[in-house]
Amino acid sequence: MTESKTIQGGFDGAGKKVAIVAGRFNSYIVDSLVGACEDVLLRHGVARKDLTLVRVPGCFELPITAKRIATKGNVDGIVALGTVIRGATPHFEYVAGQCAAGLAAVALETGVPVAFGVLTTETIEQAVERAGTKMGNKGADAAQTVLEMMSVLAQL
Ligand code: INI
Repeated sequence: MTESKTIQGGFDGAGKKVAIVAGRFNSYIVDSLVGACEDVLLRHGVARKDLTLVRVPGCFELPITAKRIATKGNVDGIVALGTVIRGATPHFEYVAGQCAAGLAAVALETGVPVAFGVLTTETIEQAVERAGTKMGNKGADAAQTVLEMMSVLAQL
């Protein structure tokens, strides 16, 4: 019987260069995601000089910004952070849909892992719950994801 080999990621950020791209829209929520994301990355060994925060108007602008950063070739991973809250019009679908599809395309086209830390919620309350209250903090979760994916992809 052959022994199977398992490849899996660790969470060591030492020596890794990471960019956070964050939308300003719903900044009250997004700033909590950014703070938690930076905190997790720094506590896992990412050096402050290797961590860059790029602010953009809203989630619709996250993919083009992530693509520019990824194609410049000097980051190991990207975390995209934002918050889209459903309103009375179909705007939500366009912004959230294009954002998610665009970020996935950036990761696939460039090979740079892009963690999806974008809240898509029905209400402000649901967003607050996911930005440092009873449902945790999705910015922290996204930071862990990028650490794990940088590690996995480096081994493949
Ligand atoms: N941007 C967001 O990040 N979240 C939202 O909830 C949102 N809504 O609801 O409109 C939003 N809109 C702005 C959008 O991301 C662009 O910045 C804008 O359309 C200009 O391109």
